[in-house]
Amino acid sequence: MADPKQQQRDAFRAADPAGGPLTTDQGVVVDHTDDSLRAGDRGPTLMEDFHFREKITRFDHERIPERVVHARGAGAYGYFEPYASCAEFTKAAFLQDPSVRTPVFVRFSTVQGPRGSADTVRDVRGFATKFYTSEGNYDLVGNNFPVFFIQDGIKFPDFVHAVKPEPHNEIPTGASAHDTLWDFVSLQPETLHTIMWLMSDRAIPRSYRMMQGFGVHTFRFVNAEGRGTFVKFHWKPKLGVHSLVWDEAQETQGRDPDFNRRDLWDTIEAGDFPEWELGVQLVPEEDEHSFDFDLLDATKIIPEELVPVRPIGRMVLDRNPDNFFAETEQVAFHTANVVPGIDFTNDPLLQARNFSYLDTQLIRLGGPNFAQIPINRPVAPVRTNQRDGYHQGKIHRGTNYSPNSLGGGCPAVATGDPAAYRHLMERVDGAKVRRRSPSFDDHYTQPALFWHSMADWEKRHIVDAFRFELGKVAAKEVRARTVEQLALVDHELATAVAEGIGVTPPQQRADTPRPTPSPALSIANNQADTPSVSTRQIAVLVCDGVDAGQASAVRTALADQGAVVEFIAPQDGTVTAADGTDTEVDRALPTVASVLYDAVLLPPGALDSGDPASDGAARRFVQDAYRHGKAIGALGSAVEVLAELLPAEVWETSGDSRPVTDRSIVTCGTANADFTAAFTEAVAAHRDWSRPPLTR
Ligand code: HDE
Repeated sequence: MADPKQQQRDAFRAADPAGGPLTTDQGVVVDHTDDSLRAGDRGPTLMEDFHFREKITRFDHERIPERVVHARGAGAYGYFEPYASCAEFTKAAFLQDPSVRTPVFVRFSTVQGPRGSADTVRDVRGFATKFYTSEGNYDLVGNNFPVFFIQDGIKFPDFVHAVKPEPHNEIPTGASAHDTLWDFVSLQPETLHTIMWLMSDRAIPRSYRMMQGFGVHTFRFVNAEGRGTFVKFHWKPKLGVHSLVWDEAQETQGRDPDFNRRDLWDTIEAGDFPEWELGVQLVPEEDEHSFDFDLLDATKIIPEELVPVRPIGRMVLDRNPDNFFAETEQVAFHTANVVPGIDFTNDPLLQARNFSYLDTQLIRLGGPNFAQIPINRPVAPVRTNQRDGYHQGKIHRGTNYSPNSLGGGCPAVATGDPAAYRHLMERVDGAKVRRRSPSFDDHYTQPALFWHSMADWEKRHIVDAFRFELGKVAAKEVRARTVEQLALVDHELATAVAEGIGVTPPQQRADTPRPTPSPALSIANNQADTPSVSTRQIAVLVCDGVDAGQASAVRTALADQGAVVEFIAPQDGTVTAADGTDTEVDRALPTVASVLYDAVLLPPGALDSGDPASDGAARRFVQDAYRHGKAIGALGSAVEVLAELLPAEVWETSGDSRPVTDRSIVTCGTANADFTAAFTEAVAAHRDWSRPPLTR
């Protein structure tokens, strides 16, 4: 049976267009919509053509303002279920009973670019979840980084102005590699921790399904006795955390700007429902001051080694929206949408957000009634005295104030009802000041913690990212000032960056922090419990003369494990295999690119179509896969060609066709079970970061 949100949606679905003829907005039947009403065959259009005017007017008004940040996104429905009751910490109804599924809608997004920008840019990803609970809507409006760029929300307009395209020419779109952002960063060291995340591979996720999510702020759980516990929220993807490499991400922006959006849509359509585990870090109120950073400072994490993440439930996304605009575009998340049992802290970033979201939605969604839009409607009953305004969709009757007697005192105020929302009675006193707490002062220890927790390949990618970004900064003094800041984080990092961008390397300092690494921060330590090829995209290059039998055998074995395997040939249609049979082609080589796949398989004859242009394109495909660390499988005669394409170090001995075993290059004379098993393992491992550079 459909969950309550899905049942509610049914009532709002537009009538089936097959149910009758085309009409105007007023319900008048239209029998001709392709020509405007005119005076004579070649005469002017008439004002009285109400159908023409209504059609064009509605079209003129189809767009609403896009989100000022997080404009580009993709969303899906699903459900959340807790593993066990969390009553000890929170009275939130949706966290009590493992048999109760709460409907959710999740929207993933990039931050900087406009609605039509590419998915695979270097950016933070939004990860916003709306829980339609029995007690009203709860929104966990998080990101895929656990920290944020600034400590106080009053700086948000400055930060966003700096990272957005520059005001004079509106360049660059969807990118942070420009002067104003780095100018701001170099002058605002509180940004450094999140900048480290932004320069890491976390900022170019392979898929929304393979990202962690974080609530970022410290929130509060409150239990039935009124006891508060600090809480940080973590979403952990079942598929593990996986990223692209920068070169690949850039090419993907052109090859498929909808790469992440399409991935989410296609996998849900295919029934491969993405899943995350919700975890919490809990800190008793009395331990508030036991860390060497402030829990209210959103530029800090609580290392998982200090406070472990406790799994409390899982979320599955199992349904695509029916209509992007109605649902994904009009959804309105708000940090202040909380339910009893979840409360705020005085984090000044969170406090600012609690003002901003409602405010921005009033203009974006055209007035105060946007909670009536189907995607935003709670499944819990709504009874308010709020009335009128733009787009009022209800016809209220009776009184609209409280207290009243003429309306029978309804809706009654739930005085004393334990189900009512009560703010935690936190004691607050202090002088009215406009200043930052000194406990927010340390801007360098946690960037260093992040850096020292990275695997070597992650460090390399971070240095490359800094060099790319700063290399695009025209103002030399901004480059130099950023390196000065990095020198306060780590000497090796600052030196490596400086050397790549023409800045004098800094002097070694004695005071750079050396925090104990937190292994949980490395992507390498956030892998799936059981790595698999499920939902991985595998390209099998085929052409006339290929050994289609072997190709199909491997395809079947991989598809049986959930991989999406496609035959790619120089042209669409069919190829004639070596044995004379025709084999169906899935895609033509000119319409795809290596960057759109996780791995490539070369059956015997794959790179020998006889057409030099096609063979050249296929070879580039393989070399790109190599450069991006992807698994490559080759069989029979294709192994010899592969040996010509890849660097000599990859092979046991130069020219030999046996690859070094740990390079995710799997070869065999024929497609036997051992080959399939080894190739499957290589694909499931996602990437091989140890490859020598491509020299040919
Ligand atoms: Fe947002 N943010 N934000 N943000 N944010 C918005 O709300 C804002 C921050 C996040 O898919 C806006 O409806 C301020 C942190 C997500 O619809 C706006 C500050 C985090 C989304 C806004 C922050 C986020 C938004 C724009 C600093 C991670 C997309 C449109 C105090 C924890 C939600 C809108 C969706 C969207 C304000 C900082 C996440 C303008 C003032 C920290 C995922 O209200």
